[in-house]
Amino acid sequence: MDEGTRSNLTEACVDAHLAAGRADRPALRYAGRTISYGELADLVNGTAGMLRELGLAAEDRVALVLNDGPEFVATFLGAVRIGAVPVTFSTGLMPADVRFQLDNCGAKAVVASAEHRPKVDEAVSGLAARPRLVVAGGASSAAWRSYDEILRSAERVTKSAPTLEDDWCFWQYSSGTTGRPKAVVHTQRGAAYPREGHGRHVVGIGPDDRTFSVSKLFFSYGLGNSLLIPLQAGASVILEPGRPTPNVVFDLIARERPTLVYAVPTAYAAALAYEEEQSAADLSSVRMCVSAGEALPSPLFERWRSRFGLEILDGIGSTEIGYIAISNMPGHVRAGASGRVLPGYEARVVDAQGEPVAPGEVGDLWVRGGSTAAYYWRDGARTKRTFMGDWIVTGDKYVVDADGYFTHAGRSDDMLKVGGIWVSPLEVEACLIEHPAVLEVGVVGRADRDALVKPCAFVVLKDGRAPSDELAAELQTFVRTRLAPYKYPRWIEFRPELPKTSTGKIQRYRLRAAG
Ligand code: 3UK
Repeated sequence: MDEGTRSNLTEACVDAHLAAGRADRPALRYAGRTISYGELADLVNGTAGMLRELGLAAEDRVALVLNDGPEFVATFLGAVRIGAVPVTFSTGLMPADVRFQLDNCGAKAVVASAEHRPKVDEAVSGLAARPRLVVAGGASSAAWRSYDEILRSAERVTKSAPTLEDDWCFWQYSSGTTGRPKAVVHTQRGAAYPREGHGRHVVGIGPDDRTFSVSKLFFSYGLGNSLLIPLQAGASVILEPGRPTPNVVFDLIARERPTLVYAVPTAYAAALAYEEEQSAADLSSVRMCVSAGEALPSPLFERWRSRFGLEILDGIGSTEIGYIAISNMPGHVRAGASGRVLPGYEARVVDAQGEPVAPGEVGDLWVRGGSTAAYYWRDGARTKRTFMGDWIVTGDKYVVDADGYFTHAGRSDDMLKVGGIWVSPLEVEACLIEHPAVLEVGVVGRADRDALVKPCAFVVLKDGRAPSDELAAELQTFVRTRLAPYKYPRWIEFRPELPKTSTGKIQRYRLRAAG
């Protein structure tokens, strides 16, 4: 029986470069240090040995609750080396969300940065099956073993597990309007593809490139930017573990001199706002800037180009697509549009029956191509709604023009992209309704001064409670301390009542119009 073609991402990211005599080339830049491809191979192989020692075998899941750094890359590729499956967790999750995801993916081990240890402790306390715990950059304790300690004596696994193209490579969580996040299952075949698609055709990446992504490795965008694409290309990757505030980003760019910069629109806007006061930025090393995660408003594109002489190449991707499938190309940017379909992908804009709409008409965007995921783990119902044969139903409304340029026209659900990260308005509403002063609430997206969407809450107070700036601030703090902070409403609008349908449902489109 033909079982399929062998494929293992770790071979493409590490072994191929050693075989080509590039062991001394830089792979990672971190905290002022260079880690060569040869050193990365040792780190990956040792981490593979560590995971084996902890009892992991092929198809077992290991959760990564890690900041950007060598341990993230090594744990990811070390797991893939032995055929185990890295599952990336957002470092901004609350303990209850960490618990849900650990339970849902059945993680046998967790590798966490020291900073995230308390959150993981709280998360695992409620779990029936306790995963093995490893702390990166911290000391051993009763529950935790130190990554550095195990690594020192761990076996070096130099031979990859015999994984096939259709085997699991990695999983990532994606959230929706309602219901729990679902694990998006990526195969070895799909994981290899972003380097061929965007890597080759948009940025033309090569071994002399140095990438820096403001978006972190745990996002599917960041994973492509800082791992899948540059390491397969033999380029080097600049990693920053901390919060990427504009001063950190500009310092890092001036010092580390990346050639390719990746960020979300909100980060470009924050950088411009900061730079207007500082004006000392040195972007002379950068040959291209890439944007994804949410639409890049054309004024932002223009301001960036006039300030730095660089085009920002906007492109749309998703966790399910596996990376960017539609993108602007250097020298052919249409500001305000997501660009054209990349080689290796197909896209169509369809009506409710799945039939293509005419150019210029709004429809639902479907995408297929080399990097798409296989399905949602243990979620047949949502898999069937999103994976239509080999097409992905993105949930986005799009218009395509006669030249093949795609322009974003909103979502078909109520989900918001805030700084490139999903926010469910229902989750923010469910949080605010818990506040003793709140009778009713509706949350919608509203454009800020950079035309980027942020949550706005319309609130009806209970009898006896009066609107005030203090109460608005209290409601914002209420959300910030209960949900991941980026979800808090940037505006609170008090109203005597909310617009409703005859059946009593809040009419969000009217709130959006009021916003
Ligand atoms: C929205 C965009 C307009 C769109 C992602 C690049 O964002 C990524 O993945 P997610 O799963 O979200 C996917 C959704 O985000 N979106 C993304 N990019 C754009 N909307 N213009 C854009 N340029 O709603 C999409 O369905 O978090 C981005 C690479 C890999 C990714 N996973």
